[in-house]
Amino acid sequence: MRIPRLLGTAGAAALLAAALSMPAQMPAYAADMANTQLKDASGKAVGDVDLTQTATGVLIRLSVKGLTPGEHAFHVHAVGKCEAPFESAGPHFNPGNHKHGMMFGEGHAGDMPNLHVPQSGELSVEVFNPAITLAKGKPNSLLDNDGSALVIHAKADDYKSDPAGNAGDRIACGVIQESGATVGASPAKK
Ligand SMILES: [Cu+2]
Repeated sequence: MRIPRLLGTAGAAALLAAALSMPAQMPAYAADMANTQLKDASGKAVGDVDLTQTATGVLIRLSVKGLTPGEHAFHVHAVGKCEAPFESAGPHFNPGNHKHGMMFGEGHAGDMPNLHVPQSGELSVEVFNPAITLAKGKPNSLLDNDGSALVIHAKADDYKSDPAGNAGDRIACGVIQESGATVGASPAKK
């Protein structure tokens, strides 16, 4: 299918949007995708994460290996800095200034369900977080001035203890980096 170079009609614009499989109304400043590599405290890579903007939140695709079997808390933390033991990543991403825990109240935007790692230590899972965005300039943007990070903890999040779910040490961390093209821009990496 040939896409016309100049789009004079709404029909052609809709056709182009469909061809690119992207929402027609996505603002130009929105990053479409971001990613990170999770590393443990020794610097070893233990996982890869792709984040994709959708109309209603961010889809997070996570793949980890070499983790201790069992339940591990998984959060967005407020600062894009991962220096072991990862206190550098700051507290949970919490632009709404809420208390922690989905079983307690509104919870932090960075609160997410625990990861259940099987005996193999490997897990691939998708998590949807409707409270965050990759769109720059929004209060709940992961791509804000100080960035943000994904963190995995040694223990499970109890979903209620403020401020961090009693999840223990931070065992893996990755700085979230913009990876996708914006609408109308070239797909080159930034
Ligand atoms: Cu955390």
